[in-house]
Amino acid sequence: QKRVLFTDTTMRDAHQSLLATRMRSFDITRIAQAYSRGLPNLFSLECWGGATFDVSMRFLNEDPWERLRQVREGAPNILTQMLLRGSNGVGYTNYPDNVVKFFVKQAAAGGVDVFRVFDCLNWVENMRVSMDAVIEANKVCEGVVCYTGDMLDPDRSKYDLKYYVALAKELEAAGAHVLGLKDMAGLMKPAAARKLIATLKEEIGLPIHLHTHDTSGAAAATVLAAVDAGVDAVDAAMDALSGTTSQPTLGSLVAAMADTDRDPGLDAKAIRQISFYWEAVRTQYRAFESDLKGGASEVYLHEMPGGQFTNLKEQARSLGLETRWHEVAQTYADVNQMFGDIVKVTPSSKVVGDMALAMVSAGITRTDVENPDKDIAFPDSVVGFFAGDLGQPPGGFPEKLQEKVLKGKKALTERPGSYLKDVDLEAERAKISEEVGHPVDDYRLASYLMYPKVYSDFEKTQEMYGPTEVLPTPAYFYGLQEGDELLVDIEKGKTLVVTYQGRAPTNEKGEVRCFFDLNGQPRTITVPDRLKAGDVVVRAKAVAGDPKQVGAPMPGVISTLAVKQGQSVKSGDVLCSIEAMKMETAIHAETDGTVAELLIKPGDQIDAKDLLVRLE
Ligand code: PYR
Repeated sequence: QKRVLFTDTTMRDAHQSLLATRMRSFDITRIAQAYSRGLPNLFSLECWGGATFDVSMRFLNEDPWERLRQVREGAPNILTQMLLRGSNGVGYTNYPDNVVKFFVKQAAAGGVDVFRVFDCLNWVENMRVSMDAVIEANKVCEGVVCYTGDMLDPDRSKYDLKYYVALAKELEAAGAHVLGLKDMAGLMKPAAARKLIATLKEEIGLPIHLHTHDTSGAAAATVLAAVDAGVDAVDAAMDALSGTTSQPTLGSLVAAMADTDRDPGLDAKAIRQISFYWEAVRTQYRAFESDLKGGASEVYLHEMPGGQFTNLKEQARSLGLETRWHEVAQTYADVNQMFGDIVKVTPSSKVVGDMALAMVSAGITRTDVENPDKDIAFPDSVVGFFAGDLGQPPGGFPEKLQEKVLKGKKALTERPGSYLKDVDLEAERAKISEEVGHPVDDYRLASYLMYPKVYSDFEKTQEMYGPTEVLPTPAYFYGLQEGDELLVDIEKGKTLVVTYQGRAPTNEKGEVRCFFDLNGQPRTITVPDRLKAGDVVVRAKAVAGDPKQVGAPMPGVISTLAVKQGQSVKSGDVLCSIEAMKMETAIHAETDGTVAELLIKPGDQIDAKDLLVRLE
């Protein structure tokens, strides 16, 4: 038996699952060199992709490509790894084939060595374009089987050993170099891991790489069982960012396997030192911590992925459903069964979560949903799912429900990408270059193709405030108090000492003059005030239970308005959309009426339950 290989997920999944993906490049990139020196025999650093791509531009005002470049530079001797959502790229919806190919090509050129490719419904048809692109770029293609349900309990779950073996063979035939087992919710029990991996080792010829989450608290047992059964590589997170919804604990797993025939041979002292760094960093992200303090066996009931669990709890809280969490969890499980027992991982997990929240908040029961005569406003994501926009689930859609959701509309039956026309990349480049006022290179074009609005907002914010990524994390998130001093590295060996002295009141143009010392010299600067007078008004809250008062379901930013004052609307019409929790959420009218008051405009910050629209 050979040593077990480890992937460290701290730079990607750990903070995605624990801290709402908010870890800044500032904190990620400066530790890369310590990995390079102390843990050169790690298999890989998972440091890119998944939700980190859009969050870095959207909420952190930084360029994800620059993060990748710096990790690559800091740890040139360790493979870098990213998570790619198949034809959904690093987004939430299928992209045209040439966009997917272009994105993979840039990611390969930008420094990604290992591409972990999955499809949110385990549909290999929807993975081929991206897998082929990875193989063509001469990079390592890890084709992924998403694990869900309970393989040991066929009464509860339709995903059995036969299903997984057949899927693994399909991925092997599709050209995968490595087989990934992605247990995104942490549902794989030790006995299942033992049986699955032992069987796969006999049935396929690929190395096997296990990814799991410690939500239940039992993930280490699963990893150890997998190792006994001959798994080749496993994922873990640095101690300080491990456990609960994140990956199991690297240092402890390494210690557990020391002096066995599968000893991973990683330096325990280096792990402790690097973890000590992450421990200090984590304290600066307090605002994004969830209140989950320990293991949660309830994950076997609802099967929520690690990244969604705490997020959905937060969403439930902002909808006023905090005390009814158990109902949300049970409804999530019920929705999964109603929808045909599906794989739940970004973005299919959002479909189930949206439906569960919609049902609990509006008091809709499963009987209501399944009653063909009862009219229900289904969330957009649910309509898209039944329309085949994400692809085809194993075993197909439950037909009766599909008919009801689509109201006679026809569903796609082929790969969504096969209906999408290739985009003219150079025309897109010309368009965005003109919009931002400078030429856009291939990397940034790839950002734009994934997220047009997020990318263009990111460019505008950079233009307005400069490279805020050089700011230390507490200053970036929480601002400065008068007298606070900052050390800012602008390039190697060049550090600025900035002391904040105060600010004048915001002027009528929404700008603010700030006073500070720069290396001891007094300076001033006038910048747009992010908390412009108009944006910080305390808004009225919507009256609960009055369908004419449309409130915000969660805190966020208004991204679009779909109606005008005086316009008449029907129940179910979209009124506006909110950007929050990684996603755009459409707000619908719950009743017919006329827009009497529109209390928001695009760009407005809003808090949960703020009154957005009043109908009459
Ligand atoms: C993602 O797609 O972001 C996951 O972590 C599954």
